[in-house]
Amino acid sequence: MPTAIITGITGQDGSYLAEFLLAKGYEVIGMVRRSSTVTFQRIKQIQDDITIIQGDLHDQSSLVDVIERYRPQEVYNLAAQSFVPTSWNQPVLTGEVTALGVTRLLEAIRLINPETRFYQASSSEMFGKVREVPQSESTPFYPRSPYGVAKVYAHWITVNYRESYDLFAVSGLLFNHGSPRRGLEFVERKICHGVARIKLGLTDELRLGNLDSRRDWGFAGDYVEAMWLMLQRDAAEDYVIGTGVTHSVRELCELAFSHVGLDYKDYVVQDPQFYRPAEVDILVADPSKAIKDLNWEPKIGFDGLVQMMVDEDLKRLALEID
Ligand code: NDP
Ligand code: GDR
Repeated sequence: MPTAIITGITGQDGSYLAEFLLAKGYEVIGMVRRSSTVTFQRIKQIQDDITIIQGDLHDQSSLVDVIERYRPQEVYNLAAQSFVPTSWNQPVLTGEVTALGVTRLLEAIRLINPETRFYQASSSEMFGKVREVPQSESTPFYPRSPYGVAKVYAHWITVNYRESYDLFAVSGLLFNHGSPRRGLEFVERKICHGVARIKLGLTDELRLGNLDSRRDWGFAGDYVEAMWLMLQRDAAEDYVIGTGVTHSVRELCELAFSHVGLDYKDYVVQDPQFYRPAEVDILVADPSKAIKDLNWEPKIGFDGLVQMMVDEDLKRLALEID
């Protein structure tokens, strides 16, 4: 039975990846940081099937301990300060966790168990002010936030450890992906959750920022399969993962509201507090390398994702107010 360690297992992607690996017969070890409150909502359904161990990307010795104790075949580094606006408020913390945390983990692997295969959760935010459309593995980076800058560092340190030490270390350049488990602060969940609250009469407005930015949104459950496929290859290479289709935040609003028979113009209020100091205007993936090498394709598109998220939030909220 292969062993995999997932950092960030309590996050959206960590929970889907853990379920995916369990179904493949892996022993799954989830590294979680200490908190005074329990953060296991997304993994409560599999808690008896996985092992939870404490560790923090800030703390080198905790990472050494995790690798030493389990000597995993695969490590998936999903942990990060992942919310872009927070990266302007907490740029140093974002750099410590999202950038330097990766070096700490790679060092632990290099020193203790260099046979371990390593996946780094890189991001389309690295393309930022895009140099070409669509974005592929060879598109130059131009990050627009401290988060994006930290992810560029994390990407290059992963490539560098592969080239310097011959580690099997890969970087997955994933475009936006949501799900009913997405954090409430990210725009697609904020909109779908807001639509459900409005439909149920719990509120009568939804405050958003820039409605014109465009993203390539997919379903998280599809994307964790791509992470695993990257680690099953003979050679370590980096891959862009996305749907190849882009939509504006406004289009997302139109679709989510119309799914429950409402018009977004009656409810959405633009609020300057949600605008960013520097924006990423358009992202759209060219996933052709992944389609060819990994035989990977997204199963759920934009419409299916948005409808699923609205329906799940309606169901959940209806139960809560019942
Ligand atoms: P989430 O924000 O849902 O999850 C982040 C995880 O990181 C949580 O488990 C969190 O733990 C953990 N974490 C944060 N800080 C630390 C730390 N110092 N030490 C250990 N763990 C920590 O992110 P997603 O699941 O959406 O994303 C997973 C990864 O993929 C992230 O690296 C993100 O930047 C990247 N990514 C995400 C994309 C997306 O669209 N979802 C697209 C491209 C990249 P806790 O529960 O305690 O907060
Ligand atoms: P992003 O996702 O920054 O792309 O990072 P987010 O959902 O936060 O923003 C997407 C776009 O929507 C616009 N927007 C708003 N965003 C938020 N959060 N809240 C609002 O009210 C709002 N109104 C408009 C933003 O300006 C932006 O243009 C996500 C994260 O998951 C990262 O960790 C990941 O690396 C990238 O996706 C790929």
